[in-house]
Amino acid sequence: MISGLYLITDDNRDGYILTKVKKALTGGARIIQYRAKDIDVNERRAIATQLQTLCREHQALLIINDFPELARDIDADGVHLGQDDMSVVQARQIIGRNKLIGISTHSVDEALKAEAQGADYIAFGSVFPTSTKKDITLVGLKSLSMVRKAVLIPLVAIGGMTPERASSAIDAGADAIAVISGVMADDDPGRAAREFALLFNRHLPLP
Ligand code: 3NM
Repeated sequence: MISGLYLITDDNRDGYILTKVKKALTGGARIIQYRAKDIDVNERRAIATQLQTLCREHQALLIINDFPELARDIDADGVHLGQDDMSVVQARQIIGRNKLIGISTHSVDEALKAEAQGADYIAFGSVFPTSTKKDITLVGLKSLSMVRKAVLIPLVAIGGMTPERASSAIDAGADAIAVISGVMADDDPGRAAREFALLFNRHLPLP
């Protein structure tokens, strides 16, 4: 289920990716997306395999960015695609019917198209300014609520998330909050993850 804190890994320049992800999982991250664009294929596979073990220990989902073959080979829970990557149909052929396919979207049109093509969830952003990714489209909270009204599949809000901004994105209808620097660049990724994760408890039904 796509809900809660959706942590995306950073570029692992410090080499602490596994330590930080483990802390974030303990803090309450529910989904981990492994995003490793410019590294050696064997190293990517080795880290993905270790992330898979960590995610299983914490009953969290593991999504692989960009590489459906890798997702299939390590039995990850799904793959995440950008607008310029292969189609949902092609990715589905590789990873199979029971896995998740997510797509990055930046407008209501892209969101509707992703849903029509069979995506299991969409990410929508950048909701707030961010320096983590170049060439973003700044979409804002208003378009986030428009997308919420337009599609039925789970909606992940991304871009520049702090706990306060995440709270307003949840109010605008996001099912999950995707975060890179807000957790991975924090001195205490476990505490940072917990702050995001706790936001979702507000919406739990009362006993
Ligand atoms: N995709 P941070 S924004 C990976 O808008 C990514 O599609 C975006 O990093 C999009 O949490 C983004 O540090 C970067 O702002 C998110």
